[in-house]
Amino acid sequence: MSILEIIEARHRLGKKSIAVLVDPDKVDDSSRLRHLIHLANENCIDFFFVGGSLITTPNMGQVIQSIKEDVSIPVVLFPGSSLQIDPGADAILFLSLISGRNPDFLIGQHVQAAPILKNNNLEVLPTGYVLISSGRTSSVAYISNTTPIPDDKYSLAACTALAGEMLGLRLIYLDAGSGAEKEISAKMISTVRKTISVPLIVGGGINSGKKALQALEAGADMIVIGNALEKDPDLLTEISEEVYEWNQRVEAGK
Ligand code: 1GP
Repeated sequence: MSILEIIEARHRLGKKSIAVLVDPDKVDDSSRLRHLIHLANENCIDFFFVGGSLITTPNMGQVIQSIKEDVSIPVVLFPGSSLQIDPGADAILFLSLISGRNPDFLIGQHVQAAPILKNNNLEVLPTGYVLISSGRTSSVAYISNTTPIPDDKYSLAACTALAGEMLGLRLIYLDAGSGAEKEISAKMISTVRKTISVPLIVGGGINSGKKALQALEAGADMIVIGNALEKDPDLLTEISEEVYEWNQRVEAGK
């Protein structure tokens, strides 16, 4: 099964997934990375996402290699630009930043990346990337020179996601930005969920089991946790328990 097929199958069944986001700039201390890999493995995490809006260190390949050496959890690139392509990963979120109106992040970077991706084995995951405002300017909004959708414009976000789905994008990723003070609200997630039929990824500012559960209940198929684990890697255990219990209930038909 491809990674997309796995995500789609879980979505159909109502099962939830967790992705741990590793920003290579933030794991320059290899013991931190090893601890995170260990915890992810112990807690049966579904995916590693690797990337960042701006990566200043040259260790992305090394980070991916370390993960691949230690565990069999799939590694998915979450690239800030076409520069962040590493053939050592399993797949790439081929992100079109559909909440913005910057042609470079809608199609430009993709043109540069396409011939590179054609010549390696990365699975390409066509993804509509929708930024939601979290109050202050996020790195991704600044770097991409795009305006996030205001957090109370539910139907604007839903129509954006729907348009992405109609354009053939297979996943929608709602993101408040790494380390967001305000995570994406349940109302925003549920409005988008009701409007689209493809799997929904939600990230940005999820820093507790309660917030993770809220995102799952609102309709996220996959939650992405990054920043909070830099401060407290053990939070992963709490969040993965929520997801595990959810999936157990689904299996039990409750
Ligand atoms: C950021 O959605 C990801 O693009 C994860 O956000 O780092 O806040 O968990 P956090």
